[in-house]
Amino acid sequence: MSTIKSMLHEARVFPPLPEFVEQANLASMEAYQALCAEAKKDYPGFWSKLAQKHILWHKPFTSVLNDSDPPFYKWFEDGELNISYNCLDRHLTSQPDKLAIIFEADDGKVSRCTYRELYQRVCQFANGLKALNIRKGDRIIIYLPMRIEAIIAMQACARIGVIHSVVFAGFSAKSLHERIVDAGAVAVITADEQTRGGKHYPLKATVDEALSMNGTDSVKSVIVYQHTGMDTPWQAGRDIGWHELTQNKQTDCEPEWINAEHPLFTLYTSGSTGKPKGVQHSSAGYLLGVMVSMQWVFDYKPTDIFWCTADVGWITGHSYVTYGPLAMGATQVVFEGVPTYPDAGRFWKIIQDHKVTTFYTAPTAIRSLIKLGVDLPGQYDLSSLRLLGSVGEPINPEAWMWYYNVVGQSRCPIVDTWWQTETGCHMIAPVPGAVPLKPGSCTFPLPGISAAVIDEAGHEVEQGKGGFLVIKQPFPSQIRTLWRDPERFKKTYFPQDIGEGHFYLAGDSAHRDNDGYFWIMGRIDDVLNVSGHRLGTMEIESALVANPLVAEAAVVGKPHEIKGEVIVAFIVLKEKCPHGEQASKIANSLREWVVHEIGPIAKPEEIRFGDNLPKTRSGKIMRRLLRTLARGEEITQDTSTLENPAILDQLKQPIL
Ligand code: 6R9
Repeated sequence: MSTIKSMLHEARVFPPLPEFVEQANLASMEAYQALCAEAKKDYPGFWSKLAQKHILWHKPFTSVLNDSDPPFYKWFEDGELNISYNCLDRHLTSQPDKLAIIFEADDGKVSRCTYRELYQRVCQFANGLKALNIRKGDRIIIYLPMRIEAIIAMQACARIGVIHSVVFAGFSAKSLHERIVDAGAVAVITADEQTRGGKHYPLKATVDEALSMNGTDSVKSVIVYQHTGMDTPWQAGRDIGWHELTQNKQTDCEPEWINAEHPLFTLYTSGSTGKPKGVQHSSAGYLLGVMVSMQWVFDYKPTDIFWCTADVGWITGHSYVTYGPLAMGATQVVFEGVPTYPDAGRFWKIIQDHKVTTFYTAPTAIRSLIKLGVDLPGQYDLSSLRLLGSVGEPINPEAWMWYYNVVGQSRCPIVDTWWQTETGCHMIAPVPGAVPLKPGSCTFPLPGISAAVIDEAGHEVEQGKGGFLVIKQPFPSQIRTLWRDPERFKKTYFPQDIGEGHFYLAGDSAHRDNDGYFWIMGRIDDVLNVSGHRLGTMEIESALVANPLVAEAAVVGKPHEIKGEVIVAFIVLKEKCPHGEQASKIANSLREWVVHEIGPIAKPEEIRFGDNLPKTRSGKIMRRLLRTLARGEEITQDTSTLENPAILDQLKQPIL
């Protein structure tokens, strides 16, 4: 493979500020490097020590890593524990009255739940599941709004050793059906409706539709949380109300002690081709990953008010809403709504009202909030903030600068966290008291994570050159297999033709700069090939977003007889979508802008404008669809996971 070219150079550096360093869990580059060195010297010993320190074991482990059958690695395999015990019971004597959750509903209503109350509600629900004859090893699909009940349902499953599979409540009946069948679920937990941005969406009706399709006989119970109280069709014998299930149930429930390798959950992630992949996680290794990253990356303190805006339908919501913060005993904000309702100040108001200290969100939210009000955060009191985080996509340097200066008031470090559903927790991210930040770089791997950038032969590429991002050694929180599909697991993540099947292949391209910093360049599938130069999407998009007119940008390749591929850029302006002559004028100026910022090789051949870009429901740009549009082909791909299908029509029109 010719390596992937890196063209954009970012020179700004932000060393940790003294006020932050003074209180940080890891407070110097030396402290960070010492941990890395410890992991290098005695890899199993390093993880073993952390697992003993952070996890409460029912039966201690004696084996740390079993790597006798790669890539099916086992961690702490003879240990026994319970994840819900580690998240709830452990706080009952030390801090039962501490707030676990501050819940803000879509309509602004706030409710609060202490660790004792959460424990009792989880136990009651777990007892309810047991009364339905649901047992350890069974699978349950959770299709719920982003409310306390979703966390209770997940924790209750963990308490009795049931494997949960959360399906984001925006997915269609077809997607839900596919996941129910693949999991062989015995029950579905849902609500009558969900409310987001003041609108109501039916959930129970969608479950009914999914269950009316073939192959769903395994489902014996549907548990329905009455959220809005609307009337829903009821199937006697199968459907049961949440209230009915939990009333008169005991508020204690002995946890099921499970093996460290028992699957805690599966979570489906869409592949670019074929059916969704059921990513299967372990119990102990996963928990350890989320706990150490809370400590290292979020610099967790017991006085924090933690807020991760992700829905529990995504891995980010699993790791940094349901499991990480609770295992640490944190107080966290859980928010049901959307950032723009009732207005674009909603996030900033929540931070102000609940005195949030740690705020974790996605670049897509940041970019859209910049578009809706560059100065809006300044109208709120954000002085409680001490740390900001980003996840889901590369954060463009200009969006980073705004987040840093306007939201964080040049006081809060930004942790740009690179990781995946498959890795379970942060992999490459700054340890904020130690590592100087560079806008747009996720900086360095966490201690014990052997990330590298390699070429096809498995050799590390020179600094400055792009290649495949891999993790060379197994780590505790990694994916164990794909549910019922070990062959696909091996082929997708440990392909023989790259590094002889020993490395975990992330599917992203990346490069390291002269200081060793990691820069994610985009998905491997999205790499462009212009006149023999392989270019990542990230840098061209970041150059476009750096233009003062541009709010969002996505670039894709379109076949070209001579150049191989040419670049087509899809642009959302901060002002409204331009037309006619004005559009061509702006398009021309943007093409010249890219030439100036990066060079002629990256100049978009064609530019199209729209009011928005097609995104998945977790906010990632769907370049796959844009590629089809750029080629002028009909869209045949499944668009049910698309947040805003209507905008595809608008983006069909070329300007030049
Ligand atoms: C946690 C999550 C994983 C893919 C990943 C990469 C992209 C996530 C990123 C990032 C650059 C970051 N990604 N975080 N790219 N910088 N900080 O998002 O999991 O939904 O499985 O997506 O998202 O492409 O491979 P998931």
